[in-house]
Order: sequence, then structure tokens, then C-alpha cells
Amino acid sequence: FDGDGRSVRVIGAPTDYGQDRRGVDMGPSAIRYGGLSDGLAEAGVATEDTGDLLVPRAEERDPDYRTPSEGKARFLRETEDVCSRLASEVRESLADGHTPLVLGGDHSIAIGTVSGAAAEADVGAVWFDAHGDLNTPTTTPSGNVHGMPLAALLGVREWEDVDWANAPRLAPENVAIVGLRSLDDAEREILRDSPISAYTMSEIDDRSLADVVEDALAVASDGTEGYHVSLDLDWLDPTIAPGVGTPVRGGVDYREAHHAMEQVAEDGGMRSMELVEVNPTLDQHNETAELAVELAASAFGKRIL
Ligand code: 5AB
Ligand code: MN
Ligand code: MN
Ligand code: MN
Repeated sequence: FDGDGRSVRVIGAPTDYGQDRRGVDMGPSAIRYGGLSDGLAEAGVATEDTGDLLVPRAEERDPDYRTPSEGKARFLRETEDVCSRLASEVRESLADGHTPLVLGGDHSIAIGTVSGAAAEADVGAVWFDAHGDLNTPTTTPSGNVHGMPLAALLGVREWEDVDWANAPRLAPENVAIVGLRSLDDAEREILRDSPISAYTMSEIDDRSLADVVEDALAVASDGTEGYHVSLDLDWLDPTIAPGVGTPVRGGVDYREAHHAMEQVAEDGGMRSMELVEVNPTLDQHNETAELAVELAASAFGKRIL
């Protein structure tokens, strides 16, 4: 397989502002040490790595932030700063004809990745995650922004005073969440009367992941110029991906995950990708980072035969 002549630009976003288990800022290093450049070479794509965005250490910042609506969002200003720089990098990569592959960092960085992608084209998104990431500063049980990126990207209220309030958005009709097994009440509420396509693990058990992913890719492609793939490693079962901050039992297994990424490659509509939530301090022998590499290789077209 020749990777379709793609040229991938790797961008590291080493943040851990978005959640409270330190160490996820080492994700980009762990993923590179896990063999990223070899993996992408095996997929047949040309790769350039622009290194990591500069991210100030959390210790030097004040986490407390309250929105005008009295919502809570820890390190919101820091997250806003990283996301706006990341959005520019992603946009520029796309404009230069590269496919951005962003390495997190916690999932808050998706606000930057997707704003950048949506600035270049009308895109959908496939969100592979155990969680909905649909909280807002007033619904959040934790104050952690990694539980809010999808809400931010859909333009759900409450972000009136941040950069991304006016950023290009996702249309809910073109968003598919795959692998859900942990939702807060407010997120359930949002999903209930929203055109977002939400596929739970239970539906995956029922129908097979392959079947669900086929639908998800169609949702994200419908009337768009392609889609973003956001891969939160806690999508996978914690027995194969222990190095994440918010593991939830009952996730997808090794072969299922690979097959899903092979479907993405086959489909050809992916315009950008991110690998998030890898926390090497919680991992075993870097296996979660290595799995992230393998899945990216499959998504970019690595084939056995
Ligand atoms: B992840 C929780 N819903 O908002 C919250 O890992 C967990 O990016 C969010 O999917 C998990 O704090 C966010 C309880
Ligand atoms: Mn998650
Ligand atoms: Mn997530
Ligand atoms: Mn997590």
C-alpha cells in the first residue's frame, strides 16, 4: 500500500492543563519513542516532524479560572493560548498540502486541532473515545477541559469570552462518537436532543465495530470535504492501553481497533488526525504509546498484504 501519496506533518502538543493526572504532557515523546517515524514509513507516507509547541509548565501558572457564567475550567487561559497556536499550525499544514498528525497532550488540544482543520475546509469528525467530551464549564463535574472539547467545537454556549467562541466549528450532523461507555448526566442530556451520532459500546457489541465505523465515516463525510479523526487512547480497553488518565473498562480490543483504522485508510476521507491522552507515567513499558503508533500507521494505510 502506498499511503496514497500523502505527506504527513507531525505536530507535538505536550499539554497537561486539561486534566489532573500529571504526565500526559510527555505523550508526544512517548509516541515518538514508540516508533512513530518507522510506523508512518511502513504506511508508505512521507513524514516531517515539526517538533513540539512550547507549552509553559503548569506549576508556573494559576489553574483557577471561572467564566462569566461562574463555570469552572482549570487552566482555561493556558489552554486557549496553546489551542490558538495549534490551530494556526494545523491550518498552515493543510494549506501546504500536508496531513496534520497532532500528538497530545490531553484531549483539550482537540479544540486547537479541529479549529485549524475547520478553518481550511468544511469537515466532519469521528471521535473515538470512551467519553463524550461534551461538558461545559457549568456542567463539568471536574473542571477539566479535556472533558469539554467536543462541546467547545460544536459551539455549545458558555464560551463567550474565549478565542474559540468565534472559531470555525463542527456541525453536529457530521460528528460521530464511537465507543461511548462513560457519560455524565448533562452530556446525556445534550446527546438526547442533538443530531450527533453517538455509538455506545453496547451498540458495537450488537452490530460489530466494523459496521458502526462504516456508519460513522458516512456521517462525518456527508456533505463535507472530509473529516478529522480524534483518537483518545482511552477508547481502547485498559488491558491493552493502560497508560491513560481516565481508563474505563469494556473498551474495544486490539483487532477491532486496527480494523477500524484500516477502514479509515480504505475510505480515504481523513484530512487530519490526533492521538491524545497517552500518559507514560501510567503506562507499562510504553505499550499505550506503541499502540497509538500502530493505530496511526493503520489509519494512514499500512497493510499486511
Ligand atoms: B477524555 C469526565 N466526563 O468531564 C469529566 O479523556 C471525564 O478526554 C472526562 O475523554 C474524560 O471530567 C475526558 C468525568
Ligand atoms: Mn476519553
Ligand atoms: Mn477524550
Ligand atoms: Mn482521559
